[in-house]
Amino acid sequence: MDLLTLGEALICFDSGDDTLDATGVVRKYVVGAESNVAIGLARLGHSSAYVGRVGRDSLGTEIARTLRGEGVDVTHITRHAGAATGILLKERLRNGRTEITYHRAGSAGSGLSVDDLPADFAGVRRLHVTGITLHLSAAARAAVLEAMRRAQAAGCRVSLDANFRRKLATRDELAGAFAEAAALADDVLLGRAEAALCAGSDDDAAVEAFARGLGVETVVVKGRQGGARAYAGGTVVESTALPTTVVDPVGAGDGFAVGYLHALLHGGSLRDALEMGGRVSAKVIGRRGDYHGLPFPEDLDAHTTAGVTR
Ligand code: KDG
Repeated sequence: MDLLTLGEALICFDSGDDTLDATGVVRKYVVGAESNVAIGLARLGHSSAYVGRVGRDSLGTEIARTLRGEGVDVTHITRHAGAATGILLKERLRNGRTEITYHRAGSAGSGLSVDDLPADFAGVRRLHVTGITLHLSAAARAAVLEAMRRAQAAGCRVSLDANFRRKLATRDELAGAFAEAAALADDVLLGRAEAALCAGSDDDAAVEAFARGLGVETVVVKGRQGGARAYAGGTVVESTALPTTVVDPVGAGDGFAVGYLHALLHGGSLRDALEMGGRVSAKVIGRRGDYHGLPFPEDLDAHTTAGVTR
């Protein structure tokens, strides 16, 4: 298995360019940072598996079927009768901002626990986790940390995407849980604002000191439009921003993680990984939806470094 990931997938009700109160027309689709990454890698030809809980309801059925249809291994998705599948509402406010509202407290997905994990991580090349799941419940946080420990014990490389969600936790809680999880990761991905939150300053020197101080093998700080700077050992590797058309920015970070992991799974360099991260991210934000813009091999331009288009 190239990738194993775990988290909470939800069903999104999206009112597009309008507010939910003003329209009767909504799009409904599966969302979830980790499920997006599982789908993205499957689309690019990797074997990927997803661990999570859904309710024994129609929305849970839709999540399991969508992931299966995208080629993700859903053996470790379980259905639970006692709790509903979580919901995310997405609307465009009158001031132009995109507003996200969760209905996930007590959901089936937030009950993810250590019991849901595969006992053995042998044969898994990559585990990918995000900061979202660290704040769903105590059981979900324990599951993420235990998965990271089991992966490390099995020699599987571990990536952690910060994915701070201010609706789930305070700044201190986000930074604290992230630092605890980062200690178990080989690669850490975080946005510039997330790095600044942890560093206590948006100053370049403070962000760099924070990134290096994490003691993680590779720390990637993502800037605007897919550009990124990685701190790995004593070296710094940078990729430049790409000209992109933003139709829907949600899912940009998951797209970056997909490209980054895709390149590394193909034996690409850190520079290849940053560049591919930016390219996949650009594809995602060029389409409305969470995972809809994730590319298939034919959607990536033929020219690329290290032959990692496939
Ligand atoms: O990364 C995109 C996510 O924001 C979206 O899929 C929903 O996982 C999600 C969350 O918890 O915010």
